[in-house]
Amino acid sequence: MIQFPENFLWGAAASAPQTEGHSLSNGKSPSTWDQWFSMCPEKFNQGQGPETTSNVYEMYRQDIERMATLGLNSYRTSIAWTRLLPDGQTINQEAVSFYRDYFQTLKRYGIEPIINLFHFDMPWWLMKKGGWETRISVDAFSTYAATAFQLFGDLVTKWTTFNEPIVHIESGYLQGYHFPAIVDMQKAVQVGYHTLIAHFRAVEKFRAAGINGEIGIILNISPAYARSKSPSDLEAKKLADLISSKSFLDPCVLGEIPQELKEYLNRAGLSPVTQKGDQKLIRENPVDFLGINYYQPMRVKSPECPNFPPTTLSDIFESYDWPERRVNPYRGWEIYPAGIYDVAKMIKEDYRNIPWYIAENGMGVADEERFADEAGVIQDDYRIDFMREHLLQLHKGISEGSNCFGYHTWTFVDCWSWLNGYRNRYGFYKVDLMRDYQRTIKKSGLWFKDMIRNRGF
Ligand code: BGP
Repeated sequence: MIQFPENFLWGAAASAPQTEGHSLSNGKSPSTWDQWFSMCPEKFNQGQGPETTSNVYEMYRQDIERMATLGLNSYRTSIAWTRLLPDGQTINQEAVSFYRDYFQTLKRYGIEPIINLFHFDMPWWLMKKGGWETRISVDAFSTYAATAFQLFGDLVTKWTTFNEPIVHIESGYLQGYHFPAIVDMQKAVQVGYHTLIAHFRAVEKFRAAGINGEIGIILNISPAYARSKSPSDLEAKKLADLISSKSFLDPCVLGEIPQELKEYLNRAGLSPVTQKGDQKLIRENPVDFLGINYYQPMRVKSPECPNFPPTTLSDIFESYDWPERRVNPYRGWEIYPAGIYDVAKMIKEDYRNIPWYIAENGMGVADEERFADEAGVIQDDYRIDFMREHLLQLHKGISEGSNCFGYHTWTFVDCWSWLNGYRNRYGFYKVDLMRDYQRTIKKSGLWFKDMIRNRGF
């Protein structure tokens, strides 16, 4: 039997755009996702867009009761910027009532809300002005953050600024999965820099507002493992870690953008435009805690055709198939539980053992109805095995002193997954899109309930 500490946070994570629905009503303005879907619905799995998702806007109270039944003591979701401030300035009072009741209901059931501000959902009005490419976005985000702190600071004591900031940078400006779906290294770097500064400005606002609580950031950390010990593979690993992990980890926790990253960008002629005062801002506003999303490692090798200055990521490092890998075939992601232990060790050794928690971990599977028993309960033993294996490794990291305070799965009820629509399901509850979003517990939900009660397994 392994046991986790008392007061450990057990919960699940989600985001506003993937769960709420009502994405173009109730005073909300479109995000890039709403707009992109109206422009190119064919890009989305089975034409499933973000307009209804899992209808949490109407069903949050019942969902919270379900969370309480499973024994969750914490839950992370986000505020939709476009719902709270549809034009970036004017407060939507209906959104205020919605979020206040959402957060109050969580608290009433003993579930701590962890509230994130940005989960890939750039407002369309701001995107039209250039989104994160322009410095305007930094001011706009800090106005939004300050408004959220002021409106909900009495209810929320754990805040995060961004979920996986590296994803909207890479997916939007290098890989084509998020709007504007272009490949432009220079813009990607600038978008990354503005996102980073926007994070710091929000932290600064938080401190200035004197809110009773803590603020952090949620980063997806996929540790890089090199194909071989050859200098070129090791160099590829170093660059992969620098770009994908350290670019945010170092400034957010240690107060400095890695010198090696700055030098690399400088040599490549890709340094971002900065402003006076940025360095001080970065140095003086470390986060209180980290959320780490861990799904998979990166397996990297040196590029077949290295190119400098790089124009795409594969000019810098390439992925390769580790011969011993196990893969989740639905998502194509490697399953490597030991990676979570390596992350725990890294936070302890390289990031001053800052308090952190697993903010997302989970397994997306398609066509899960195949696994339903006569009562309609999906027998998702694969998901239970996945969690068990990852929790074992996390437990090992904690026993060796890593300061981890919780474990959240992705996700509570099945939700909408960007271009993948509802293809891969992750939830403890199945959502039936044909029957008014009816929720049905899966076997993994029952397993998680037992696990929470015993603080382990
Ligand atoms: C994380 C995101 C989530 C969620 C999850 C599962 O990267 O923070 O928003 O979507 O991954 O990934 P996907 O939905 O692409 O299968």
